Formats: sequence, structure tokens, C-alpha cells
Amino acid sequence: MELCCYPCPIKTRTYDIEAIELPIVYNKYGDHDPNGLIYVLKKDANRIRENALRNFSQKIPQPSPDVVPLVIRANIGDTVVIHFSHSLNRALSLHVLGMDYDVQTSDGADVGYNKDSTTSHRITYTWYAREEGVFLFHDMGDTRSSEEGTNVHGLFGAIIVEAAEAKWLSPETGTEIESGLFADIYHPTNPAFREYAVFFHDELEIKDKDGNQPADPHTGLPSATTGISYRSEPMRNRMPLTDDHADSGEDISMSSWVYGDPAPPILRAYAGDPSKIRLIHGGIKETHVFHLHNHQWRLEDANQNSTIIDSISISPQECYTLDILHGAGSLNRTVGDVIFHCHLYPHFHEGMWTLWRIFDRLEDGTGRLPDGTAIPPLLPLKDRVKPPEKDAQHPGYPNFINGTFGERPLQPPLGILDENGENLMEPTDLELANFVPDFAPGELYADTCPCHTCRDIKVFEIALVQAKVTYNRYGWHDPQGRFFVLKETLKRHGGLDAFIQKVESGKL
Ligand SMILES: [Cu+2]
Repeated sequence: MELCCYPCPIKTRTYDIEAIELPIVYNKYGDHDPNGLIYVLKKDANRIRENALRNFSQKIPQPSPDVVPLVIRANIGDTVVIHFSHSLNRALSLHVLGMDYDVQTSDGADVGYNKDSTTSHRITYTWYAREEGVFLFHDMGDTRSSEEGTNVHGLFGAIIVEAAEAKWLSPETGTEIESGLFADIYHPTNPAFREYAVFFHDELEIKDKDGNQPADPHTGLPSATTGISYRSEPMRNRMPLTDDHADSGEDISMSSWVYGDPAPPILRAYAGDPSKIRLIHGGIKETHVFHLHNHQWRLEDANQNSTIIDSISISPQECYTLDILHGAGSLNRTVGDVIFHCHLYPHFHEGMWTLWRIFDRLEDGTGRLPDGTAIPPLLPLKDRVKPPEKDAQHPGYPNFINGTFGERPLQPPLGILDENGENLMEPTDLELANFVPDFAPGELYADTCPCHTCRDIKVFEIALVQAKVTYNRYGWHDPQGRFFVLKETLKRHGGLDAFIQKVESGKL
């Protein structure tokens, strides 16, 4: 018998899924959708609803950790049976994109002459897991994109198909899980990896903590909200530290030192952990550009000749697997917070961003962030070297960084010189203890040349200059032009003042 014809056992994996209605609170500032609709495992429905209602009833409504898009998993070769039910007074369904099924029974839609496979009560769907990847499911019982529909209120989820024989464990407890955005994936022969499901969705129907349409504090105009996995961190809630509205640059507005962590779920890993992001566009309105800092992946994850990218456009209902090259922290094993966001800046501004936090020391559940928030445990992947324990000199990221919660974050040490060539920011003893062995300005916590193929260092001394810059012969100008100049250029023109004079008089 040919190898491909050998019979293999067909495994049936069954999920009981319910659609429920509940308020979804998108952040600690109380932004919420009072009419949220989500899929949950039926056995979790009461607990999730009760916790959500309790947190919603607080003076400022608070998010409920259990309220996240439903992510279930299967192995290649599985037959997936979904018992779907709900008690809402409408026709709803589960329609999966990209998996095989019989359209007469399991389409989750009411289309043409096919049988209607939406339901007002209960129905069973059968899907076939033929290939590895991430597949969106959503409601096709009500396809309207308006606030009367279901999608904008959150009725979507995903199924991730893993390799045959793979298992999925909780990153915090190490136990097998039935559902969850994040999982550690183990396989008998393949390396373990961190798996992160990330849902983009947009144009949400959001009220502020008082039940009003959120407004932009700078303009007074209505402010839209975009989300990641039923959470959002709009800049409208991160008010400037002072009365000066200009005092809200990115170093402040996106800093956890000032405001605490953003609301969308934070990805977590130890430096070097193999990692896959399962990116899902759950919405039905707009295309977004997922951009992850400091890391790259191949456009086609299974093709070693495929283009290396760090951003990808994702349209409604699309899904991608981002197999991160070199794992968490990339080739340099960088620890710290890495931002990812929609690169369309209005969406970024309206809440579509969060962090990937990469730790250097073992997090056993006893640690705390500078704002007092407990750090949940993160079990090391079992096939990797265990991260070192913390000690007094190595309290783990971010607790070796010089900073105070609620205050503007400091510039990194050794990064800026004054006009006499002296450092403006000297490192603390604790920072010094956590630098890499061959640290240098700009590469304090990560070796930027880990292969050590070349240690010849060329130093560029760069000045930031402000001067009036004239753009054309009609006199169009920027009175506060700011640009970089090599120090040797300044010297060649007789120093800073002489250089500025030449720029402003049009001689340069
Ligand atoms: Cu966007």
C-alpha cells in the first residue's frame, strides 16, 4: 500500500459554543459597548457574563479579563464538531473562513438554494482541519455592518489548526487549555513556541464611562474607537501631564511609566522564545496595517525565499501567521517592551496598539510592575534554557530601569551629550548591573552585533539644530526647522551660531 493511503485514525474534537450578550468594557477609563456580543464556550458562559456585569457595574466600568474573542484549536486531520446555541431573539450562526465543510449543513449562512444553516436556538456544524493556520469564524445570521448588526459588537472568533500531535498549554499554569488567546504549543519533535492570537477590529460602537459618545479633548469633536481583542487604548484618555497640550509626545503618551499598561492584551515571552503571531481581522470595515517594532517575519511563512517584512496590510476577514524570525527579541535577544500597532495613524490614535513584553529573568508570579500591578507567572518553554532567577542586582525588566510611575520617563543613559561632550544621563548602579558586557551608548541592554563579525566602530557625533529653514524663492519657510548635522560640519562653518546664521541667511 502506498504510504499516503495508509488509514490514520480520525479524531473528532467537539466544542459547545454559545453566543451571549454582555457589556464589553474596552479599557480602565470606562469606554464600553453596552451591547457586546461574544462567542464563549458554553460551560464558561455564566461565569463570564457574571464577571463582566460585576465589573461593568463599578463606578467607572472596568474590563473583565475573561471577555476576549474566543480562540479554539484543533490538530491537522481533526474533524471539528461545533454545537452552537444561543437564547438571543434573532438568527445567528458560526461561519468559518478557509476550512472545509458541507455547505448544506455547516455554512452558517442562508444563501441561495442552500439549506439555511443559521439558527434561532441550536445547530451543529462540522468542519475539517486540513492545513495548519488560523481561520476566522463569525456570524452570518446578521451580515449588516451597522450598529444593528452583530460584527461591530464583537461576534467573531478564530480556530487555529496546529500540527498533528501538537498540544496547547497555558503559559501561566502549564495545563492543557480548551480555549484562549495565548498558548504555548508543544509537539513531539518540533520546537515549542509561544502562540499569540491578535484580533484587529474597527469602528466600534463605544460609549464613555458616563454613557456618552467619547470626544477628543483637544478638538471637542466625536472620537472614534478602534480595538485589539475587545480592548482599546485611545490617546484621548491619556491626557498630557501638564496644562501644555504639546507636552504629550510619544515618549509620554505611549509610556507605561506615565499611565500604566495599555488595555489590549500584552504578549509575553522570554528573550529568544520561538513565537508565532496569529493575526486576525475580525472587523468588516477597514483595512489596517499591522506593524511590529524590532522584529521581522517572512511574508509566506513556509517559503524561505519569501520577502522579509515587519508590517502587513490586513483587510476585513483576513488572517495571517507571522512566524517571527529568531523569536522574541529578534537576533539581538532584546529585552523590554516592543510596540505593535496599526500604522494608519488615526487608528493608532483611536486605540489600536499594545505591547510585546520580553523578559530577561524568570517571572514566577511574585513580581510587580512599577505601578504595583502583579506580574502573572510565565512558565519557560520546556525545551529551552530556563531564564536566570532574579536577585537584588537583577530584578527583571522593567524594574532595573530608572523611572517613577506617574512621571515622564527618562531618556536612556549615555545617549545624549551636552555641548562639552559630557553625558546628560549617567546610568544608575542598577542600570549598570544590567547592561550587556560590551555595552556602548545606544546598545546598553542588547548586543547589536551578536555575531561579533566586526567590532570596528565608527562614531558619528550628531547635533540637533533648530533654525529658520526657507523652502523656496517665494520665502516659504519653517521658523522652527529642526534637523541633524554632523559635528564636523558645524566646526567647518565656524561653530553652531555661525552655522545657524548661514542657514537663516540662505547661504547654506
Ligand atoms: Cu488601522
